Amino acid sequence: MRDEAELEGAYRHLTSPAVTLGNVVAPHVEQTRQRVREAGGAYVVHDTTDFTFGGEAGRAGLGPVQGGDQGFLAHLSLAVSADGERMPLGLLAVGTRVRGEAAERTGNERDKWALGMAHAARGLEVDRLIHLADREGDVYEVLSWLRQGQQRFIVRAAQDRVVLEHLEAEQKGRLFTAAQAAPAVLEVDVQLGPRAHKGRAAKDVRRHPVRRTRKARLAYSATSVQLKRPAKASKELPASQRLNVVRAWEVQPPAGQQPVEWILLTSEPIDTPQQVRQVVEGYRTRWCVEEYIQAIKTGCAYEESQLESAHALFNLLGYCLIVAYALLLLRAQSRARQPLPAEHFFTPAQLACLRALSRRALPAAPSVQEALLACARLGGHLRRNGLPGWRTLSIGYSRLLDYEQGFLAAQRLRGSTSDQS
Ligand SMILES: [Mn+2]
Repeated sequence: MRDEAELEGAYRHLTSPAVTLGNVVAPHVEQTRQRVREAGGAYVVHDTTDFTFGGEAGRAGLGPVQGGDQGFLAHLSLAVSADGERMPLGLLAVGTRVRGEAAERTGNERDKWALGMAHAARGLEVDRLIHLADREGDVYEVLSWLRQGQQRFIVRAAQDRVVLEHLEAEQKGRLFTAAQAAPAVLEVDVQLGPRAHKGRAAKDVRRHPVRRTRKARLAYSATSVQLKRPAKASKELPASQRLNVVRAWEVQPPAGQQPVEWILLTSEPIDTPQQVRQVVEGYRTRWCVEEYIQAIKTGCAYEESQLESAHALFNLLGYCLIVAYALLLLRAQSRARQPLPAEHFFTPAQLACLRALSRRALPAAPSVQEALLACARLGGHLRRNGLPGWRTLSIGYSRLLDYEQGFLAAQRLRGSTSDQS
């Protein structure tokens, strides 16, 4: 906000009881559905994250989060194209939970995941979406809900469940044993992404240790199992259910590195090596939601907000979710095989500023990628550091916005002086 009136207006808007997170994101969600329909289908990636807020004073409506700070949990469902380009299509659902609330005490894992999945699937044909979830989504109730609704899904297995029968394994009885007994059907070289320490909670670093980017040779196998209902689960759920299982593992992990192993539960076919590969490639799309969360936290600096109530913070989250989608799209576009012309994202005045201020000459008709790199250079991005991160991009972009204002002001000034002459 550039002045007191704008700031006051923003406060009134965000604190108004008539404004809700659902209202704020509704038009964006509708556009996302439209993009999913146009794309003919999509992955929908679900994930949960903590948002934490500092300061001495308690803020109304927040609850405890990891490490004793105040905050809340958000469950996000992001649509991503399934055409191999992994283009973000937008947010399909968002839910918030404050620990310690009545709803939180009565709610359970099934509510959190199945509710998010049900919301995300609303208004879309059921066979067009493939739900993706990490190990947190491995809940028998959730798997049953997906199965009963004939939803398509890829969920990473967290629990070594009892299986009633399976096809290839000699040793019977456990999911992981069954998955590990299936022979490899193909091997693929993949680039594993880096995992930094910065910006991650200690428990996440313990679960997923810091890793440099590295090339890995993965083997894939597949089998089919009949999962048995856990003893603790409600008797209303099916006593067992048949699922396909795909396993991906690192063939020769480098010494001292934790080898990759994913065991994936899926509705998708596994009859050919290509189909098996499709399941793993699908699951690897999940990483887009981690990027999305980084775009909210680092790109939008959402957790630095000083707003004093959960209601206002939820409303602000609505805006951040949409801005973060734009940032994510911009970055994905910059990696696209056929990037769009820069005019799709930058105004003529912004391109003029980039052209004038960039030390490296900008081509006559730059692509989004070329303009984005020039923008990141304004934020201090160094070429040897690889693709620009959220921080250099957001610094570069906010500088660009200031330059644009100056550029337009200078144009107006010149216009008015030439009028006088
Ligand atoms: Mn997660």
